[in-house]
Amino acid sequence: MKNKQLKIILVSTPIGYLGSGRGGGVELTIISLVKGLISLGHKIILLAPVGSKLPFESENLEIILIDGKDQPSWQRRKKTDPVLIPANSVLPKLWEAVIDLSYQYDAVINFAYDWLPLWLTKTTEIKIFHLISMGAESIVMKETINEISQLFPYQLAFHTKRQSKDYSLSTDPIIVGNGFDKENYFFNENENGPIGWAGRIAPEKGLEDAVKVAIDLGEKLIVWGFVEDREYALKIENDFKKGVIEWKGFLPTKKFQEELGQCRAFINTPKWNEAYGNVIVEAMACGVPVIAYDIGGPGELIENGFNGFLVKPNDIEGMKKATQSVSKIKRKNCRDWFEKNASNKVFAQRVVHWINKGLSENFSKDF
Ligand code: HBI
Repeated sequence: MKNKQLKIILVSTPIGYLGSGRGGGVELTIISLVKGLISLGHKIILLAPVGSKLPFESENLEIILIDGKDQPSWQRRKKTDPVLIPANSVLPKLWEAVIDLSYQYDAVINFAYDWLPLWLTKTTEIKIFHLISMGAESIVMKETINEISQLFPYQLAFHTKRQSKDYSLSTDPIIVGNGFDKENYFFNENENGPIGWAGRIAPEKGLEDAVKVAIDLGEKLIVWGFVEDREYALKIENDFKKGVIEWKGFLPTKKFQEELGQCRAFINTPKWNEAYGNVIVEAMACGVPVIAYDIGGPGELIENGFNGFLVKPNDIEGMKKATQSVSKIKRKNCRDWFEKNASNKVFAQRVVHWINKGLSENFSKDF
């Protein structure tokens, strides 16, 4: 059972094609997991919006592209907003394709933080597994996730325990972490580089705090990321003196990790219950110690004093002091932590274990 080849349909986020950057961390999660599952010998169909592309091919991978309008992101909406389905929406089209294909596959893994696939778990025979990509960003999503937890507890998984705490689950949460392809990240031992920050440029990521730390240190801050919220980015530009931020934009992994690895410290300043914190693991993969607010996923992944430092949320002074002590962290610890806990192979093994457990559980609809 353990090593039986699984045939799995993966369904991508509907808020932007893979490679656009609009999908946030879940894009990298999907691309890494597909490669990890294939390296374990499984057969994958990936359903994703038109424009999606993966940086590799395999005879065990088929990609089906679906056209349609992006789903509005829950991060740009109020928690109390209703579910929206725009005209010509890509979301229902993705799931119509799943329904047509599903009888040939062992399981479906959903990566969309959306109501429809959760509802289909209750109302169809399809074994849909949900890797929930965020904390509770919407009341209707929280309600539906809690309901699926009651009915199909083995078909929900989260990236970290802290993320799962946003939900009222019926059983202990299934935690699968995350994982990225080791071959894409090179260890850099340089200890005298600049300080860096990366993430979607949006309020919940707290870039302004990292800029304040850089100013207190009298240094520039290298910033990578997709500008999701333009006004927010302009406000940051105008609020702080020119030249502090070196904007690098959203780079493909190869280029991003090359530049990221040159940093002596990576600052992470979430203002929300960050589900995981892909960028901090990418930093560690390059040997860069992480100084993060003790909140959400980063607070669970950083072992204080080993692969970085944890600072009380919103404590700029604490962040500055920790950055000044970063040379106390052995950069090799960061790479070792990444290889042990967050390679895409380890991640894929955890996901396969989750799917096999869910398939063997006889939680059926009519109990
Ligand atoms: N919003 N409606 C919707 N659907 C998603 O899949 C979604 C989202 N907002 C953010 C998001 N996914 C990803 O950025 C996660 O990685 C956080």
